Amino acid sequence: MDTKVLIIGGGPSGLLLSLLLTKNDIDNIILEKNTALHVANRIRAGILEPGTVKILKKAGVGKRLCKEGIKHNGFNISFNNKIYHINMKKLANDTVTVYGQTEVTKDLMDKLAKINTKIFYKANNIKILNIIKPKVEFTHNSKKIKINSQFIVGCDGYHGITKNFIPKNIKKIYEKEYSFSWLGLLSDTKPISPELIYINNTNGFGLCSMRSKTRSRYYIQCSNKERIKDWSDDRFWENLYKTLPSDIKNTLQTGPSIEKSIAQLRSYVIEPMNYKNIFLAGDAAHIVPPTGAKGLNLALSDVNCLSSAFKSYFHRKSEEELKNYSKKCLSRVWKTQNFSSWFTNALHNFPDEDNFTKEMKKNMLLDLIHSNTQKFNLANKYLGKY
Ligand code: RFL
Ligand code: PHB
Repeated sequence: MDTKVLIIGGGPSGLLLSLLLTKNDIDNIILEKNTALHVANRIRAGILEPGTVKILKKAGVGKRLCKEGIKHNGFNISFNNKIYHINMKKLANDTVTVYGQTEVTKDLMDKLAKINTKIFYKANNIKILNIIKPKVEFTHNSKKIKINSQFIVGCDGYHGITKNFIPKNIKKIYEKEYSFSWLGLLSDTKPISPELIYINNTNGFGLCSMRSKTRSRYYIQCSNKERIKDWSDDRFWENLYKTLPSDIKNTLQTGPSIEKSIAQLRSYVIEPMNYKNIFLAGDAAHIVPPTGAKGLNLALSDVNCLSSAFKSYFHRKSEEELKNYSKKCLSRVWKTQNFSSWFTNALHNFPDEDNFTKEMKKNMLLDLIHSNTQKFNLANKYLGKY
């Protein structure tokens, strides 16, 4: 089998890349190790930057997003038991959109199915046999299949294999693991607030988010040792209740969970994001802690950039954009790492944090709330405008 671009990983990055390439008549194949159902139902991101909405609309998957996505003019930060509003619309004249990653994934899958793109689900034991003249071998339905391509793109997330084929002496890895995780719960209950609330209080971090006017997504900070089996719904709601500011805690609507999961927080960057004919995009190349909702947005920004580079390579024989891909993306990646890490540090309680640091953080947040310049900067960063 031959193709121009072989994509490893069929999450949002791989799916969008396949769609953008196909729209530009660039032949491609996706290899995904899981089933379509598994990929589509993974509960993850919920907030799309305006730039991401634009990319999805341009790709032809904006119809349901525009109809069902909920535009938010702002978000709230709560600390010291008080709630403060950041009005992005007023400060930076733009909005974010609440639309789950599950919905983005389903829209992309539906579109790709309509235009008959090639996706192998349950592709096992993927091996890259050659990176100069790309050749990949994998097992599908107990059969060994080989594919020759001009390029390989790793869209296979943090646990993917593509990045392992960039030689050790070429790649540089920057990584930091946080000493806490997020425990998330999804439920068909009315969200406690019309816009998100990022909370810091003595119990640690909490986040009140949503997927619709009747479906809530909540997170609380927990230790890295916690196991999901030890968290009954009641235990989750009790702990969330303790984290909420007093003014609103009694309006919390609880109910049975649809999903519960624990995510370890980490920051990660691999440089460069390409080597020879291998390219990396999305979580395969970088992870940000979820505070600030940047991971999916960053992933789709990489893909937008890479698809444009392939377009100029295949249609205009220009290598320029492909050569600049890594440098261009990494500039946005590091700006986003900076923001996500700052927001994470400001809102979480670190296990061994002394009271001096706690007081410094509180005062830093107070300064922010009382400074229009700082709020303007925060609004722009949350919108993905650096
Ligand atoms: P994914 O989604 O991890 O997809 C990678 C795909 O590759 C497949 N794969 C392989 N396939 C073949 N062979 C192999 N050897 C393979 N190894 C892996 C996997 O099965 C999978 O299908 O990466 P992608 O596409 O780059 O997308 C990235 C996003 O999923 C991620 O950045 C976001 O979910 C991060 N994130 C958020 N991002 C936002 O922009 N806004 C948010 O509000 C937001 N909230 C979140 C989040 C991530 C979270 N977790 C779980 C860490 C909230 C949470 C709790
Ligand atoms: C979510 O709704 O899952 C979500 C929202 C905002 C974040 C992270 C996750 O910063």
